[in-house]
Amino acid sequence: MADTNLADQFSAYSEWRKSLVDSICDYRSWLNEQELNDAQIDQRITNLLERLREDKLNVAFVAEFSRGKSELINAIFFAGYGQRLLPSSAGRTTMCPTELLYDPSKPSALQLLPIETRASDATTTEYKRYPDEWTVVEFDVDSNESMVAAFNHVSKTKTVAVEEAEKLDLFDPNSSDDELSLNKDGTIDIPVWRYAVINFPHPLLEQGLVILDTPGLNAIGTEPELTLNMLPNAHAVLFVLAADTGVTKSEIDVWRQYISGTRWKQKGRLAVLNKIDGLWDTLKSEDEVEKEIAKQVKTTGELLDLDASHIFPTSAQKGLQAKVNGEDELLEKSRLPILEKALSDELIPSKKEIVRDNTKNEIEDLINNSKMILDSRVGGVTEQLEELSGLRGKNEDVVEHMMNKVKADKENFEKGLQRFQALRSVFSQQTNKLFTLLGMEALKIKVHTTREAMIAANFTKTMRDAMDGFFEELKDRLVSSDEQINEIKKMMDVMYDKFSKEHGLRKSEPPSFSTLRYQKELAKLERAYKEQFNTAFNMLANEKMTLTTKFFETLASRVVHVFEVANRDVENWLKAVIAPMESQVREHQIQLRRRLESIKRIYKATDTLEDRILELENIEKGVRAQIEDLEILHQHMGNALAFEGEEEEKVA
Ligand SMILES: Nc1nc2c(ncn2[C@@H]2O[C@H](COP(=O)(O)OP(=O)(O)OP(=O)(O)O)[C@@H](O)[C@H]2O)c(=O)[nH]1
Ligand SMILES: [Mg+2]
Repeated sequence: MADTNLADQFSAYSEWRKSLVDSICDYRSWLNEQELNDAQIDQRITNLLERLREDKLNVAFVAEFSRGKSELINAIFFAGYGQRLLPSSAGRTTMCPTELLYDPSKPSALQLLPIETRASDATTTEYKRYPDEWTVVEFDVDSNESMVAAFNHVSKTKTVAVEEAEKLDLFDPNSSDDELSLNKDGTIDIPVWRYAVINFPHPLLEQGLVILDTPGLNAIGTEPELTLNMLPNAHAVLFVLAADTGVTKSEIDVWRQYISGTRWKQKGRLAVLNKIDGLWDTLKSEDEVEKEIAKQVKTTGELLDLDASHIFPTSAQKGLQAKVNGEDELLEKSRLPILEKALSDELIPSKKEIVRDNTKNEIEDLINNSKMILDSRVGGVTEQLEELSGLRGKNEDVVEHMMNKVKADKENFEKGLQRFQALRSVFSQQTNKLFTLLGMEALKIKVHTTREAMIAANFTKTMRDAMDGFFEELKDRLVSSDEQINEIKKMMDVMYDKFSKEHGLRKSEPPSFSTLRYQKELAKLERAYKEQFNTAFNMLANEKMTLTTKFFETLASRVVHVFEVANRDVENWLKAVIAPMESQVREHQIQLRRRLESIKRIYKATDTLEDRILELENIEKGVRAQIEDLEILHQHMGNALAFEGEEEEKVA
């Protein structure tokens, strides 16, 4: 398969993730062997592993039609097949957004969503939940012909009456551009499919890469899903321009509105100046050609307000040809390798950083929890040992006295336990209060009422008010959630303090949590909505009501997603707050029972003191060995996390 820099970096990244997964699995098996695992810890490990395994990297290609997006995808990712995999030809070729990915649980096939689904308000993401709405075309991954034939479906069109196209929002009688696309007999050609997902086991896709190929620019405006969801969330967007056409006005508009966006989205946004082979000219010196390219890069940079270092002159066609035929000189001349390097540099290190940070925190937390249990076990055993050693040579009275003391400790602790139960119930009341603010139920109701208001609205102002109110309320909910979260944290701080003073439990500081991240996400969506609402409103003037509802559905589904993530994170946080106390309390209880048990046995002379001391010493050795094991496992995980980071530093 293509041995590109991107492929190498990507495999290194996947290897890194895999070694992390392995080290976490080792930790889990050890917990099981040592009987230190419980359902809650196991669930947390499962979530962590799932997140690592499912981790995806999204790369999107956007351009006016015929700039060479599909050719570029073929050249960067699929040259190893020795031919063009995605259809690429003059004129409009890719007719629907096409996602390339690998999901091993599904057969290698092309899934196609019929264009008629545009008549409903449901977004393509929602349709993904209903496989029977999609047409499936299977193919044989070992046969290039079979794959190429299947992939050709993405360029299928059909001829329909104008009314039909209007119904699907694909034709606007007031647009002169649309007027031009009519056939002589008044019919119009429209795409057969609304969306395509190609599932096949290409090595990079297997490792979690997801490639999005899009049709020419006008499709971008008609699927809000693309502008509100897929493009803002892509880890990299390649905006493809062609050296022979220069930058057009509509390209500048799309770049500004959907891709470069505001400053917060500049990362991973690259422009490609494709088809530089058109500038190669045997009558000009290499120097002259070079100057011509540099000039084009400069103008492009000025027009897009983008630094020249983010603009990549390339020839996708020659790059593909060079890779297929093994022509190294031509490959270099195509400058494709430079683009690939930039893509992987933009993509992988920042992605890795995020994954590393998230994983690191979770691992530290789990390890700390295990460590705390083991430490308190050692503490308990040492205490018992001291107690029993103190009994050497003492008479029955002293033993009895000691037994009474332990009994009193136990009773005292049981009172503490009652307090803990009371705390649990306050904790769950507080939690319920938090979820009435943050929970999905409340959100769904708000989405519903806003939707109704949008549908009933006759004026843009009413619509705008409904939308503003929507964001306003959700913001308030997040802010109030923070107050609730602080309450919970304060209460737990006090409890940890009390338990450590009164029962010698280890004082652990509950982690902090804030909804700021989700507030920021929400603000981003609100910004995107404000930036795009005007465009939607122009359509509305043309009675393109359906587009506005589609727009709202897409926005709402993004907001729902933000809240889903917030809910998941808050649930994890709540567990992290209460879990250490729960396991310590449980552990403490067991130890008190054991202490009492062993003194009782000595008192009744069923055990000799020395036997019991020996036994405890062995237990202590065992627990200390466990602590050492844990240290080693911790180190392994730390190494797995740091491995690539160290390499990066070397390169830098
Ligand atoms: N000379 C030259 N032609 C290219 C290059 N890249 C692509 N082409 C040609 O440009 C035409 C359009 O390429 P596509 O890959 O279909 O372009 P696209 O951006 O995917 O277009 P749509 O799918 O219609 O949106 C094809 O005939 C390609 O062979 C290049 O680097 N140099
Ligand atoms: Mg294409």
